[in-house]
Amino acid sequence: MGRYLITSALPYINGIKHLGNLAGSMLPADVHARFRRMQGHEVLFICATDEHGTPAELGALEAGLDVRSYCDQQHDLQRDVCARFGLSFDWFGRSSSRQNRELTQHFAERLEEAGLIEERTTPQVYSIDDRRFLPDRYVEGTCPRCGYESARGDQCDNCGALLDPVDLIRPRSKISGSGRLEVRDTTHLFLLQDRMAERIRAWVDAAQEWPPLARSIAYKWLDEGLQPRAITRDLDWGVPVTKNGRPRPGFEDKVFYVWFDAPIEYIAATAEWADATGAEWRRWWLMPEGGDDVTYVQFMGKDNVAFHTVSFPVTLFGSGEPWKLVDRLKALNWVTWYGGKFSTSERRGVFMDQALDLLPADYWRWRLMANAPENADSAFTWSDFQNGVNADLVNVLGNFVNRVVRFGEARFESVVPDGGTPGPLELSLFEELDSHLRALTEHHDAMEFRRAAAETRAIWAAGNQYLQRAAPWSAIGADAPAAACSLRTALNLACLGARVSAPFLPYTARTILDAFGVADRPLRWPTAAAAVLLDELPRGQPVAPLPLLFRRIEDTEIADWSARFGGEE
Ligand code: B3M
Ligand code: ZN
Repeated sequence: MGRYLITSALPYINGIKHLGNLAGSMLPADVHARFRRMQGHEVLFICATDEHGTPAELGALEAGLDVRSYCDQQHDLQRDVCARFGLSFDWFGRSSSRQNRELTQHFAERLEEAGLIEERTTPQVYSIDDRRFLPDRYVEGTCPRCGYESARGDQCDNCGALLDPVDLIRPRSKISGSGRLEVRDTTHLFLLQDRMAERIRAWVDAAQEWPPLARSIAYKWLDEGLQPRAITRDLDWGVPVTKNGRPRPGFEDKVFYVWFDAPIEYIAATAEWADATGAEWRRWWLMPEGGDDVTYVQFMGKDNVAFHTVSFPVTLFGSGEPWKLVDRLKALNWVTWYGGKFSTSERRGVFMDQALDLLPADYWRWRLMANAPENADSAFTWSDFQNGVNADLVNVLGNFVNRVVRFGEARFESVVPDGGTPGPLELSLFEELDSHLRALTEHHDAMEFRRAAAETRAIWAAGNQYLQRAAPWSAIGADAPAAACSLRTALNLACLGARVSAPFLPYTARTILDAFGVADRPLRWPTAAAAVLLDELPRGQPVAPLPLLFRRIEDTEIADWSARFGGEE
């Protein structure tokens, strides 16, 4: 068995995330982690809140809290709602942790020793009324290209133009709204990425396991040419800038740029996990020569790929230490809300806590993965959600398990019946299932979530089809052993259906397996032939009564939810 290190892009600290953030990294990462655990691999699944930079400072300002208190509050909220969504992180850390501070400062020192850091003075927007420099995203104004009045200092959200704060018309501070801005010189640490360009390109060239989207974005940045990049900011919330373990002269009022320290939090969160559990963390991140036995899989949205395939590897390679780099990188497009952006302020879209107030996690997990934005953005719509839940979960999986358990209650005292032997119908079912299980395992292995969901559904549908053909309720009169064999096969198939659904539907799988009395063992991914799998339940094993697994979503609910969260207008 292997060792899998799995990380999801870190959600920003400012507020509970929407379904798009969930589907764009944390949820597919969880599905994959569950699959690898079921295969018996040693898995370490890491995530954390990304607590520095604009989102933290502006979020705290809006909440009327100091940043540390704001981050404490928001981290707990995010950690709890992720747990309620079944996101099975081994650790959900914090980029404001001591471990991340120490590691970030360590990397900066190593990069400087390697001649990859230099101090440079550049012009920066200074706000007289806020008495501070304003990083690009803290400056707002009118876009010179399209006239959009809330363009940010680094990019116009309306026309996408990449901007510099000095380009904005009537620029103003995002903190105070003041227009009393001026340009002053400020000194920052620059990471000389250009010096690592060849090293990075050779690494990307050799990265065979990346899906096309990740590779194309990495090459786009490499082909544009890597530039030296400022890795410090004139902010006071973040990782302090040190030199030889002491505050760096001239940088007492500066911190490291959020995107310099955030990826380092993947490592630091592992150290946080180790400090909390007594585990050893270096065996996951520092690879002795020739001793790399870890497969590192990263999940993220497409807008994060460049940071993960260029800047973070520059930091790791540049340190000169044998840090583990990503082996497989799953970049996803975006889930949109009816083709547009989710927005708290404009009440557009459903956020994770709100989703769980409407329906249990598995409903959302299933539809978000069955429609995963793998090859293009995918728009969430209420009608698609309703149709998908009612068709897949209610009419196929729920209906199949319910019919089998109910028939067992009515005619076989709710135990797995003995008697009868598999006939042509069962043999063709075995053949069909062997093919589905092979395909499903391949899709999960390849992190093709839409295909894996379709194959999972096909297994549920095979169950319904088998029941229709075997019709034990009719056979029982004339041929009780045949009816017993059909029901036993169907009960085993319900159990197998639960196991293969577990990466997507952990709660539903648990409910079914509990009823079948097989939940106590570690959940194992099925590898045996269907003929074996469909006769695993001990004859005579009791099957507990099962509640309805899923309920239909009614049109009236869709109307209500559209009114509350936007949508079918
Ligand atoms: N916090 C998420 C985003 O860009 C960002 C990911 C960091 S992963 C190190 O929305
Ligand atoms: Zn614009």
